[in-house]
Amino acid sequence: MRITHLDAIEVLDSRGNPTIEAWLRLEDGSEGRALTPSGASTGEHEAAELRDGDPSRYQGKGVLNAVGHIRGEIADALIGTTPSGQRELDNRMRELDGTPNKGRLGANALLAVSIAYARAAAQARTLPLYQYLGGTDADLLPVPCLNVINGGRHADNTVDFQEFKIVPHHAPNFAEAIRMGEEVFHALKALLHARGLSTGVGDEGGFAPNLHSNEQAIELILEAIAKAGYTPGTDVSLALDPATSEMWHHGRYRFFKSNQKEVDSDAMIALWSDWFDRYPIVLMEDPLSEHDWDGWAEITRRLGGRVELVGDDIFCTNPDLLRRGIREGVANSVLIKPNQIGTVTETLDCIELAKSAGYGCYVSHRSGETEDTFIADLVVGTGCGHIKTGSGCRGERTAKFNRLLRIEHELGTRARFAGRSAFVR
Ligand code: 2PG
Ligand code: MG
Repeated sequence: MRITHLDAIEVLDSRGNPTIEAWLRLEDGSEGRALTPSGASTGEHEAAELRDGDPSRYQGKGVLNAVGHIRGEIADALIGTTPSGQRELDNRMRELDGTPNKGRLGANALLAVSIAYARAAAQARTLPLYQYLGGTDADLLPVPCLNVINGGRHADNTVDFQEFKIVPHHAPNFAEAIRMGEEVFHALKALLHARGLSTGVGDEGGFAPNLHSNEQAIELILEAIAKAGYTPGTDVSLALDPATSEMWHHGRYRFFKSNQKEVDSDAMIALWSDWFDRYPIVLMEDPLSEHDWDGWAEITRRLGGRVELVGDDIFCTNPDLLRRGIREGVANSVLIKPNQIGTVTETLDCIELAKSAGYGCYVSHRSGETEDTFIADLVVGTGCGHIKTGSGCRGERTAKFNRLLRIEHELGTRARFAGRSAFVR
């Protein structure tokens, strides 16, 4: 199908920063739109997000240059052509960019076009997006992991670790899992309020109170799970993303908010081992820094049989980095964030590589999000079985839950819910 139209504008993300919306049309009139998200605690090897750097607009964060690349070079290269499919389209854009990290045209520009094309191509084939991405057998709904307490770089509070998540895995279907998650979220709000703690929310919609320790966040969540009528560990478990690359300081880990003393890699592993003994944690993302490959291999050897250990910053959804991880026994799962790599095709390649090595794939939003729901279709299409897309509130987060509720409804009796077995050990 020939591409007849491609356009883009500068729009806003959930933090009020500029981002890109691209719009693409095919010769039969099929259309797709897409918006790109943006991270705060980014991995060093992520594909490059192009920002204008012009201090007179949006504190340098404008994306007019990237938008200009879509309207100019990319449109010139694509309009009038007939790509054989997603891979050919994405390869053409990569070649046009010509850099290893997509820094010339911008990964934010490439991803917006890549997803817009996926939507248009799905429409042209009268397929829902998740089936275009994963085939007509795609039927697995993910366990939603709700980030109910925010800390680290995502909140202005005293909590060092970035994400404390609830995992409502003991549910018959996705809709019931969301109900359980929301009930715990609201129970937690009441609990915080009763203790005189702040119920204001951070970037991903989780609460961001000042607490006297990182462990207090866990204790509060366990209490909220019980208060909502569920049993921790049986009905609802825990997942964490301490985002420890942000703590890395000259080869050690610095508790930059609570000001406890710095520790080395071994002490971090001992801390996590102790937490795994005491709390019902099923998944831990970035337990160690992206610079600590040896520590990562060690924690995987020692604790990988107990908990899903997900590499975010260390892999950056990059098949080459993941290949190194598989070789060196690092992690047993990979975080999947399309904008870390910059095209739909490479995102799918990373998932396929992970699956072929027996690694889990945990699909993820960014802390700066939009109303775009691509990752909801991606997680169903690829059957990855679990997703993190924020807490129980904020429209850009619930938009993904709502898309998943619609997909589950559409699949009807064909829909399956991933449940506890989605978590790798
Ligand atoms: C993470 C993410 C998303 P950011 O660290 O996993 O939750 O944060 O988008 O800021 O990188
Ligand atoms: Mg992370």
